[in-house]
Order: sequence, then structure tokens, then C-alpha cells
Amino acid sequence: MNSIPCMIMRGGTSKGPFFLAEDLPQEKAARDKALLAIMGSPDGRQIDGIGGAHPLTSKVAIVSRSERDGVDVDYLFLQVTPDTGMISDAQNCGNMLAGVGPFAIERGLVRAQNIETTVRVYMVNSDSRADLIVQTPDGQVIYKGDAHIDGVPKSHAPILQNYFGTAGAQCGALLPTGQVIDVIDGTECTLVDNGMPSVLLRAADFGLSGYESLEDLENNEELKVRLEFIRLQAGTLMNLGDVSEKTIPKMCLIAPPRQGGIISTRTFIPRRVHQAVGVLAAASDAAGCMIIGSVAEGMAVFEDNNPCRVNVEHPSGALTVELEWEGGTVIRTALLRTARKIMDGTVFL
Ligand code: NQM
Repeated sequence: MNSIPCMIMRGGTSKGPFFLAEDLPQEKAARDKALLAIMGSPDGRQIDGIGGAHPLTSKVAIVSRSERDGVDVDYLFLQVTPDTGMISDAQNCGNMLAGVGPFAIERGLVRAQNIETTVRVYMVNSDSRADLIVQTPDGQVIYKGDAHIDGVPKSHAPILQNYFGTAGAQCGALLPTGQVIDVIDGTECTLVDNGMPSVLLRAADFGLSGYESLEDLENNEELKVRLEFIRLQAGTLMNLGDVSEKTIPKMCLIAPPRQGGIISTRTFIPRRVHQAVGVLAAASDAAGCMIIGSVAEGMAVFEDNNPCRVNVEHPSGALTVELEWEGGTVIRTALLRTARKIMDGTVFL
């Protein structure tokens, strides 16, 4: 196999190649070898491939027709760590998910309806479901539109995401340890999983304001060491096992909101700082902040509505999340994203 059909898409605030599963080598070792060649890893610059030299632009989506009842396509997300070449399926990605709807329609896996098309997705990484509503006037996917998401210049066609069964999808429960607060290395944390295992920490507990620039945080080696120490223990407590080679849980420093949101965030994913916030990470952070007694108590600002719509503030704006609660857990999470087809063609190994 020397070349593979590939569509490069921006999904939300992430970007990467989208493949049909049938176009890739079927055996995992051969598939990963091909993906490393395509992305240009291991190499921090990914100079010999199409990876974007940052975890947010070194992502791969693999899509196939689903054999599950009531589902159109299966979506497997792979995170390629640029410098090490580690390929991990341990986490899901709600940003790349935005591209899965248009891609499935463009590749003929789902027939477009007039005006809009619902694509029902099984997310392999988190063993859960999402429905994507894609704009398809005249039975064609459109990417142009007037929906804006922070972290992406200009406006595009909206893609609505409705997630089901995200609470505890990877850790077994919304609060994996059964506690609202755990103390790790003397630091209070709220460990939460509403689709993305996340560790909520008060920025103030690290001597930070929580509004630092990405550069300041990326250059704070002492902070990174402390966060990684906490993360490794949190991973075990969250039923994720040894997370030293995994990109979960995410580490989220929180501070009081400054733009009318529920909370202000700075997220380590887990070693680089997110330029915005992950989609499912925001869903987890918002859920954690709404739980009485969490580390966000006295800091988080939200109304007691159900469903409840809140803005999670991040370094490039805010991400709106709608959460529906039942019996103390989240039963539906809804978000707005956009996506754009950037290139469709053949990638060479
Ligand atoms: O949380 C980055 C992203 C993500 C993940 C990361 C994501 C999500 O922004 O659903 O989308 O946390 O590694 O693409």
C-alpha cells in the first residue's frame, strides 16, 4: 500500500485526516505504521507528513458503516503524539467528531436529506452515541454558513451534536471515585467523566490566577511536573489504569468566570495547553462544576435549570454546553460545532 484516499478536515477547533476504515490496512500494527508515515511522526515538527506539529492538529478519524441497530457509522478517533509517535485510542474527540457527519455523507455512507441530515454515530473510543445534524440543502453538504465557534476564524455551517451516555463512558461513573472531592498530593481535585476523563483543580491552589497565557503555562516546568504527578494518580483512581502512555485524564485549572460563563478554564491535554478547550472536556468540566461540593463550589456561576445551558470560558473565548440531568447524572449533552472540508485526495506513504 503506497497511497490511501484521505480527506483533510477541520473538525471544531481540531484538524486532521479522515479515512474510511476499509481504505486503511486492516491489521493494527500495519495501520499504525501507515498513519505514522502519513502524519510524519515521530518528529515534533512532523515535517515529513501532514500532521500539524501540535496535538490539536495531529488527529486521525477512521469511519466505517455501522452494523449496530439505529446507528449509521462507527467513528474511531486516534491521537498521534507528534514527537513520540505514540498512537492512542484511549480518548474520544468531540471536535473531530464534527467532521464525521459531513465525511460520512460525502463518502456515501449516509444519504443526504433535504435541508438537514442526521448522522447517527457510534463512538468506538467511549462506547457511546452521538447524533450530528448536518446542513444539507438540496441534498448536498454545505460548509458555508453563519455559525461561529470561538477558536475558529470566520463563520461556517452549524453542526449540532447531541451526545448520549457520555456520563461515565470511560471511567464507569460521572464521579468515578464516588466522591465529589479527592485529595491527591495534598491538592483537592474533582475527578469527573462526562465523555472525557477530567481532573478539575483550582488554579489558586497552584499559586496561579487561572487566566495566564498559554505561553506562561507551557513554560512553567514546575507546574507541569506537579500536574503530571497528580495525573498519574488520578488515572488509577479513575479506573483508567496506568495513564503514563495515555492522553487522559485531561488536567483542567479552574478560576472564577470573567465573561458571564460558568467557569474559566486552562486545560493541559495533558502535556500541552489547549488553545481553547476540548468539546467533551468542556462537557465534563461543566458537569463537574455543577455538582454540589466540587472544587468549583463558590466559584462556578450557573442557573439551576434542567436542561441547563452554560458557557465554559477558555483561552480563546467560550464553548456553550447544554446538559440534561436525571437522577444525579447527565443523560444528554448538546453542543454546537462547525467543520470544513479542506482537501480530498490521495495521501502517500
Ligand atoms: O474533548 C483535545 C480537541 C480535544 C479533545 C484534547 C476534544 C474533546 O479539542 O472532545 O475535542 O483534549 O486532546 O480536539
